[in-house]
Amino acid sequence: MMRPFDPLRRRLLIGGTAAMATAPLTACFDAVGDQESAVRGVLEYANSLTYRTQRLLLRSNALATEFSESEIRQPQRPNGSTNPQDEAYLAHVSTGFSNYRFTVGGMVERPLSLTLDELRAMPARTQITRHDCVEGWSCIAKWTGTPLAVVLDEARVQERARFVVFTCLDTYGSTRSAYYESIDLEDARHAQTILAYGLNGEALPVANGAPLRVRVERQLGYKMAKYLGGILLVDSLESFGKGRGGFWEDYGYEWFAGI
Ligand SMILES: Nc1nc2c(c(=O)[nH]1)N[C@H]1C(S)=C(S)[C@@H](COP(=O)(O)O)O[C@H]1N2
Ligand SMILES: [Mo]
Repeated sequence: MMRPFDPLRRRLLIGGTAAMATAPLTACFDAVGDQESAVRGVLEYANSLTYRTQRLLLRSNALATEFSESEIRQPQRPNGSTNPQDEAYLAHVSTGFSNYRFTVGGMVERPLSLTLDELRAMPARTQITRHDCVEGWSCIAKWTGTPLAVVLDEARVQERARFVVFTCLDTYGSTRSAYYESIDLEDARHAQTILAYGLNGEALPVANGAPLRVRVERQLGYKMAKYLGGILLVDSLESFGKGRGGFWEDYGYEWFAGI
């Protein structure tokens, strides 16, 4: 029942606004320059249209296509940060992530600090899915991890929280700013949104975000933050980065990157 990837459909879905939103922003190799504010206004308008239209058209629980083992193709191609040199991250690498803690804070009743063993002891989900980068390439890989919904239930999210912000241990781009991302609670609680610690049956490698990265299967690759430090439950994205909800969003990419 699931459809193959079809960029045209995506463009039709959002009535042409995505073409405007993505035309000047074709690659994510490195930080692009600041956009003119007029352009920014158009992008932001397109963003909100995209989000509202897609939210109307997508059933909230619809699953992204899942594939069989024989359809796994390419090793998951590392992109963006692939070998962070940030001090705190290197310290974790040198100790085999034994001191690593995944923290859950912000608007929750019970802030959490979880070891990798604790995460691995929670219910797990494995899914073989396609990763689509905004640059135009894709691969299919098998991901294993803890459903984010399980962690959110454990932390007891407060009523007023609207978004999950992912903080990362790497900095990226010419400005070396901290990578971060955010999604709404609907995507956060989606069955396929997992905190992945396994890739193709092995521990998640450094190149793909060790020890933990999120999978948000109905959106583009840049939403899937690697090298996770933790999450914060918030009701506004304003205080993070330049306030647009993610590292690439701060350079003009769409916040809701539905595929
Ligand atoms: N922390 C962090 N997460 C990140 C990035 C990054 O540079 N840093 N790059 C993003 C982009 S653009 C893509 S396509 C995917 C790449 O994931 P992969 O290396 O497992 O293919 O990670 C995303 N998450
Ligand atoms: Mo990407």
